[in-house]
This record gives sequence, C-alpha cells and structure tokens, in this order.
Amino acid sequence: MNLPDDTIAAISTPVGQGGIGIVRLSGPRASEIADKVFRPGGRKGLAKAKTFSMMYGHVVDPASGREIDEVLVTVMRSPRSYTKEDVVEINCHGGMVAVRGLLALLLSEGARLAEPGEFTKRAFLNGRISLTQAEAVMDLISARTRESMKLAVDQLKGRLSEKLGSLRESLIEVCAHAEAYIDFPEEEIETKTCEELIARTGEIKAELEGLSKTFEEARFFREGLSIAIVGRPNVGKSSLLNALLKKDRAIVTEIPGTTRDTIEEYLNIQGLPVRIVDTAGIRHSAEAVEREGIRRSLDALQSADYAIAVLDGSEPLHADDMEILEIIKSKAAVIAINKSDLAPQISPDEVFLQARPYIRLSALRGEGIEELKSMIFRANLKDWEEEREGVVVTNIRHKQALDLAAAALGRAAKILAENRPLEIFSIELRDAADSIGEITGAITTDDILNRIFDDFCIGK
Ligand SMILES: Nc1nc2c(ncn2[C@@H]2O[C@H](COP(=O)(O)OP(=O)(O)O)[C@@H](O)[C@H]2O)c(=O)[nH]1
Ligand SMILES: [Mg+2]
Repeated sequence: MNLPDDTIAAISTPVGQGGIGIVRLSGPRASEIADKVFRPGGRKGLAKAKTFSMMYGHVVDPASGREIDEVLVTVMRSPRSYTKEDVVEINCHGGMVAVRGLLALLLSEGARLAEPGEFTKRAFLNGRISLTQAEAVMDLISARTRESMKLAVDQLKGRLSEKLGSLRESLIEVCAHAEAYIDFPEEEIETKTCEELIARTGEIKAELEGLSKTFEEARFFREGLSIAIVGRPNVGKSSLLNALLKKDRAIVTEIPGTTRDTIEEYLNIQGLPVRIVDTAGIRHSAEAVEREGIRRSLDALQSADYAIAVLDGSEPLHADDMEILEIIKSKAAVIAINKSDLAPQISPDEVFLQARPYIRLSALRGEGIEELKSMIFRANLKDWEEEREGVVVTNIRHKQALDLAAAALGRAAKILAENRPLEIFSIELRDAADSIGEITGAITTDDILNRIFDDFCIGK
C-alpha cells in the first residue's frame, strides 16, 4: 500500500453556525498552503512557526487581497501530530460562509478535499495507531452515553489491539515451533511436543472465544439496544414511551388507533444507549391505513433486540392481547401490565405470565417506570458487571474475524490429534493469525480500509 504524499484539507467542525469553525490541513505542504492565505499579525509566517504554537492573523484571498476572516492558526509538525504528517488547524468564525470560503481558498492553493475519515486513515497508514484504534475514534464521536464512550476510549488507548497483538504473537510462536519439525523431517515429532502444541492452540482458541463472547452484550454500547413497544390499541404504549422519555413525545388520546406510524426515540438506561420504537396498535379488524401501521409495527418488532409487550391491566385479557403474546413468544421481552392505578382485571397467575418477566406499572402516573428500566438493563446485560472491566469487543467486524480465527484453531488442533501432516496444522494457524491481523490492521487490504473509513465523518 502506498503511503499518501499529497496534502488534504477539510472542515472538521459540524455544518451550521457555531462559535468557532475549524478547517484542517494535513500533508507535506500543509503549512506552505496555509501560509498562502494567511496574513500573520506579527512578523513570522507559518513556515517558521514553532510546532504546537498558535498564531493570530487574517485569512486573505491571495487573488484579490481581500480579508476574509480573523483567525487563530495552530501548526503541528510531523511526526508529532494526529496524522504523523504536518498538520495545520485554522480556527475561524463558525459561520457557513467563513468556513466554506476558507476551505475553497485552500483547495485552490493546492490542497485536495479530504475523503471521509482520511485524517484518521493517514494516522493508521503512517503507523501511529492500529485499525481498532482508528475505529474507536468514530465510536467515540458517535457515543451516546458515558459508558459507550468509556469503551471507545479504552479501545482508542489500544487495549484491544495490544491484547490481539499478543495473542497473534503467541500463535506465530506456536507456528514456528511446529514448522521447525517440518524443516527437519528426519526429526520425529514427540508425542509430548504434539500434546503441547495442541494445548497451546486450545488456550489461544479459548481466549479468542472469550473475547468474541463479550460482543453479545458489549455491542449494545456501540450499536444501541433496540426495543419495540407493542400491544393492541389503547393499552398505553405511547404513554409508556412518554413516561420512559419523561416528555410528551408521542400523541396520546383515548381514541384507539392514534399512533399510525412508528416513532423512534433515544433513551439512556444506566449508560446503555437504547433506541426505543413506539408502534401502532396491533389488532385484527383494521382498515387500510391502520393495516399499514400494523405491518410496520411487526417489522419494528422483528428487527428489535427486545420487546415491551403492553397490556391494559384494567381490562380482562383480549383475544388481540393473546395474539400479541403469541407473536413475541420467540423474542426476548418483558410484559408491562399498564394502568395499575385502576382496579386490576388481569391476575398474575394467568398462565402465560408465568413464563415471562412482567411488571405492573402506570404510565399515566409514572409508577414502575424505573423498575421497568432496571429490568430491561438486567435482562440484556447479564454478564456485564464482570465483563466491563476487561477487554471487550463492540464491533461486528472484530467478532467475525475472531470467530474465523477460533474456528481455524479448532481445525488445527484436530489435525494434530489425528496425526495428520504438520504442514496443514501450520496453514490453519497462519490463517488464524491473519484473521487477527486483519482486526488490528497488521494485515490489511484496500477493501477493508475502504469499508471502515467510508463510514467516517468528513474532517476526522
Ligand atoms: N388510568 C390510566 N390510563 C392510562 C394509562 N396509560 C395510558 N392511559 C390512557 O389510555 C389511553 C390510551 O393511551 P395511549 O398511550 O394513546 O395508548 P396506545 O394506543 O397504546 O399508544 C389514553 O387515554 C391514556 O391517557 C395509565 O397508566 N393509567
Ligand atoms: Mg399510541
């Protein structure tokens, strides 16, 4: 892979109005290009500026000599910068015109518009960070809760890549050990050595599987846990959504069928980012528009990680309720028996309730809501208390590669146990090492890089 040699520029702050807007440059010509549009307040230009110093001055259009904005410029020289290249950051006023005008000038002076994530990609290509660290940058930016952010920061510090790096090294050692026998075929491999190789392979496999298993729960902190609120019309689904959010988000009326489409909102449950979807009531007899709403409800239910099935506790169970309970049978779910402020008509020992966690609550009065949140947290994060302090995997790409590596090691151990040739054993081991290398970026392809950095934001 060729190392980049041109100079890129992009707006690094969000689009819109703000106090400050930052345009960033990286590459060998960063300070030269910035200098062309910068009129320093003092005597020194950017080319002479000390690294990590900030200079005051104006951006001037070199063609017309017209002053564009008043700015502060930071110069960070290679290799001690975000990308390991020369980096210049220009802080200008945070209006759309100012930032865009500045960027346009830099592009006309020879910078190239950066692709999404290209600064971080350069930090990776130039060897400053691993691939998992680069991915953590984006996780950090998109984190919705502190807990999510903590996991991203851990990964950014390199905890995961260090762990994987050392596992990969161990694998390569085992491989070298085995290959010594391939190179000297006259030396018969002893049973004891063979057992050792199998044992080491098994240990590494177990570590990989342990890491892969953390994904089950840790992924929720990166992707968010998605929950669908379902139930027949008028049981209080929208009221429950509002109570969970502590605001009037969804329209609540006594008229059945008020919610026609799904409504999505975000919620933070003890650090767990949750995407919650309020759905249209599911019932049998319905006209066309309502039927479309119901279809969407069922879609939302299907794609959700978890469901809250709402019942109206002030009415006896209805055929539609039974149908909904049937639909969610194969789903991780809690049953919320709403309207606990009214006289109860559903008794807890009605059969179906036995098999499911349930809670009585009143969306109207806000009673039982915190308890419901705790139930959701506990149900989805059973092992989290133990796992959260260790190294965890939050990214599906990492999990899939770990699984591939573990499978290859499983095959490898079997090959030795069956006295098949060491050559095949070592091929499986090398495959496993390659899969791990693809996670950290020790081994990479343009394809992997494009897939990762295409999801980044511009200017990062
Ligand atoms: N008494 C009582 N009424 C409620 C409660 N939750 C919702 N309701 C009422 O039930 C009706 C339907 O509520 P809504 O949230 O629109 O139900 P949805 O159709 O399932 O979304 C409204 O008149 C609400 O005020 C509750 O906990 N107690
Ligand atoms: Mg509703």
